[in-house]
Amino acid sequence: MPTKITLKNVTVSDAYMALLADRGIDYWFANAGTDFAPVVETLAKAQVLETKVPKPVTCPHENTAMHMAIGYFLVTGRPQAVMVHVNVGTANGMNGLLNAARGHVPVLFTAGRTPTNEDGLAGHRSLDIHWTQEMFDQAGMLRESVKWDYELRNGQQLETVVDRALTIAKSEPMGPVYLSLPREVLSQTMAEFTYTTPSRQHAAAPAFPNGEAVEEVAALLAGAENPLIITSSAGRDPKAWSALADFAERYALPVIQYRNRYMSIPSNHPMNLGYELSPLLENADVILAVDVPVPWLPAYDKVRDDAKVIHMGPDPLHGYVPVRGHPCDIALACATAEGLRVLNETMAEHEGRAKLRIDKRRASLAESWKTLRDGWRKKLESVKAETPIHPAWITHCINEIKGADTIVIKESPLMQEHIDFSKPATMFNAGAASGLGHGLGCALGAKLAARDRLVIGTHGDGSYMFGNPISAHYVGAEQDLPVLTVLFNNQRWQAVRRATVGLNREGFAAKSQHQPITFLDSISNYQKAVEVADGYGEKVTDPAEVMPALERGLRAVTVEKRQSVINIICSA
Ligand SMILES: Cc1ncc(C[n+]2csc(CCOP(=O)(O)OP(=O)(O)O)c2C)c(N)n1
Repeated sequence: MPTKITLKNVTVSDAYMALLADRGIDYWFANAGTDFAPVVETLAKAQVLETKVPKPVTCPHENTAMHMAIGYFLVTGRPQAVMVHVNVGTANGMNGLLNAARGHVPVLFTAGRTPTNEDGLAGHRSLDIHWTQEMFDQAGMLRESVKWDYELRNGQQLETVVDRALTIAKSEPMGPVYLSLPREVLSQTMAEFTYTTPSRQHAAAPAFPNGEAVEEVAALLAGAENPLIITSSAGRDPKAWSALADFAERYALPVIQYRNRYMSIPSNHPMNLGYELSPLLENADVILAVDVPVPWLPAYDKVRDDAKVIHMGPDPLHGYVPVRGHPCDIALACATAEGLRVLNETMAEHEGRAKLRIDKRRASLAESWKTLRDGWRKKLESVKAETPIHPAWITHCINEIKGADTIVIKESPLMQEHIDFSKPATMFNAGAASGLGHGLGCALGAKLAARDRLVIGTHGDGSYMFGNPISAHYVGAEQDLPVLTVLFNNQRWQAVRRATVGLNREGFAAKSQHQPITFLDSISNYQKAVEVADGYGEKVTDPAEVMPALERGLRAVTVEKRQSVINIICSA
């Protein structure tokens, strides 16, 4: 039964923080400035009066804050709040915001707003920067990437505004929202502030797909000789994990996880046909693209002209992308897990008639499954002793030390064919907009949400630096979050080099041994960075040392409760 709570003699900031705590915001990831003065006062007051507010986490860089909120959501399914300093903090948080937006991750992203009153009102301007940080439209810089934005006008509207922000963020397709908080408004006092708990505003319930369209899709899939499911992000919703596994298994539908952000089906599932589109894509007659903005690359990948293509997910047209011309014969808008379950049931009508075809396909897919894995094993055997160390070997060694519950963060050339995931929500690549620097924060957020579980962050050397490592190690120390960080250190931005050579195979850069702006080989001892936070660091150059080094890192994390960085010099 909803009840009314009344707070007496509070500032808007006090009321706001109390409300956030009531609405399930456990953490407030913050990078502060002068606009924070009323909130810092609220937090200090809460310490003395022992009132409930979200736990503040001091994030020395906004990139850490945003990605911690993302990591925390991916483990718990509950959005958290970030607060940054006016326009400049918003700008620094944009990388994470873009990742959250493209990854459909809800975050309550908030920023102070520089005071606009030059004198008089409480909170008025008191520094030169209060003029130079003012903008005509602070939210203008991010409006394209949030589902909703607003500037708080007064304390009376707090409950409506906070609930609206959270319910919109949490409704599919989920995504971040932005609320700016002017210093004068936060500083206002209220004799009384009353709100209702629990909230009377709720996110939209997960949607089912259109019945007629589902019938059509079921008939197409049941009649297909070579159906194919392609997904990148179905696994963002842990409920989609078993829904996809059951559906694919029952009707012998092979699943390719292409450029995947999450694992959506167990590594050893009989229908997990790997991470490359070829050879299944070119023969596919019916393609079900589930939660995948880019199911293939039109310029390179062959798709049959007569192939029927179905896109499915909360936003099957991916309307946030201006140009996207993949054929779309049917678009099923629905929550992914619900959609897969409905399709599973609807296909049952065709099961009897399609049985022979399904059985035949199951047998041939079993062969392909085995051949694929034989190939992966052979590849690993052939590279395991290579120096510089091969990413396949590093991945295999990580697999050896991890358990089924371990959460692995991917911001590296980790090779998914050499690592096993058997449970949902155990592999995250939070860089949906490819905004590098997501992994360190995401790992910390995941660890904060699951302190009893091992979290392994994997990063390229470039990505590690994008992740503001000292900021991340600082938070790891402040919040006691021992994460095992593994660096795939190829001493370059290989992706940039690959793109340059790809564009012009005969060009000067292709022939160069040291292409400009692609090398990071002036320093390599990143393991020393974690020492500033009393963490354990080690550099590895010998393939035989990868396992022992990872075990030492693991021990530091699990027994000594220290952060750890294992810096592995590897090939590209
Ligand atoms: C914020 C941001 N800046 C630049 C890029 C462009 N970019 C894409 S991959 C890449 C290189 C990453 O280096 P590293 O993590 O070492 O991985 P590698 O490519 O060497 O495997 C860069 C710079 C990006 N994606 N995001």
